[in-house]
Amino acid sequence: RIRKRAVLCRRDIDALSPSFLSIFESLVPAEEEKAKQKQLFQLLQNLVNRKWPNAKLYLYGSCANTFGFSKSDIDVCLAIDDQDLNKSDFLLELADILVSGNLQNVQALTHARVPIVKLMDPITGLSCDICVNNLLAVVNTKLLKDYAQVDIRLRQLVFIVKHWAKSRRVNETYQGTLSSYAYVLMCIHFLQLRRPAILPCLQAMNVTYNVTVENTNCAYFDQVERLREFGVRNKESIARLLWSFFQYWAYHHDYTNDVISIRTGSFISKEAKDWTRRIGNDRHLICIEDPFNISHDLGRVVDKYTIKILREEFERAAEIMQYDPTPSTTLFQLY
Ligand code: 3AT
Ligand code: MG
Repeated sequence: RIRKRAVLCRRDIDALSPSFLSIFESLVPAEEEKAKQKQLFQLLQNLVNRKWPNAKLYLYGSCANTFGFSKSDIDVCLAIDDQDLNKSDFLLELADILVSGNLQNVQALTHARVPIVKLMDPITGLSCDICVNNLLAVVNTKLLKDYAQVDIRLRQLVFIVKHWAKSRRVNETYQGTLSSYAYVLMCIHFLQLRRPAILPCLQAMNVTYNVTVENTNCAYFDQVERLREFGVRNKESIARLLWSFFQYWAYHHDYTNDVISIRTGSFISKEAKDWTRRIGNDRHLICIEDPFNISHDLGRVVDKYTIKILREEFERAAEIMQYDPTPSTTLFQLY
């Protein structure tokens, strides 16, 4: 299928890169913060293992996928092999242990979509959410982190897109807009489709990492240190990529027919996935396939009102990247 390509470009686009890169640098967490995260993680591991010696803790989400901003909370997954585990009872027991370990604001949210215990550590000042046996999230965290090692422009693009999405309030799943995880998938897919490509499709390469979690097989090429040269033939600057990213989602994406899929590194039709009509609460107005749980559309939270908001924000961003004299400030003006 032939896709329309924008012919319009601003002449000074590449000159805008330094201003975006300094925003990126200002959002990257400092080493001390990483050390604090490790310290809290170790404390939690010790407390948990005293009661459940076979339980293992994993960091997941933005604190582990290298797309986390400074001062963000940490997400921890507790893995425990227990066939007849009652999650609610388990989380309540876990909460007791955390309280006795002097952690503060401990709360068990046993009825949440993903049940968790929340806590605050008075020593590091960090807040943390702990979930139980959510191993697909641990594995998709590794996939995202592995992609980030291939080309630095992925991390730069994601930071700027997330910063834009947070500033414009289109990163709120409970309000019907997209999760950070969805934005990362959009960025990976976009870079897989540049020509020359900036990212490969790791799930289409020979398998060097293979696990089965929650009845789902997760397999891909994870020797990413061997792919450091992958994107070098493409010389596009971060400002140019950002400009094209917003152009794509504002004017070129086929919202009616296409699903973006980093698993295949291309598009799948909504028809082929049977995502053409609303089923229950899943409306499929913007379709983003989860790389492992392929029946899961990360766009399913978007409804007929919020799809308009989202598309207007993509258009606003595309216009700013095209015409504004100082896009690196205007883009992030608070909604
Ligand atoms: P923030 O920096 O906190 O905004 P994040 O990377 O922590 O971004 P989320 O809070 O959206 O991202 O999600 C935390 C992790 O949970 C990321 C991903 O590993 C997993 N996750 C989130 N949403 C889904 C989903 N719908 N399906 C599967 N895994 C998900
Ligand atoms: Mg998070």
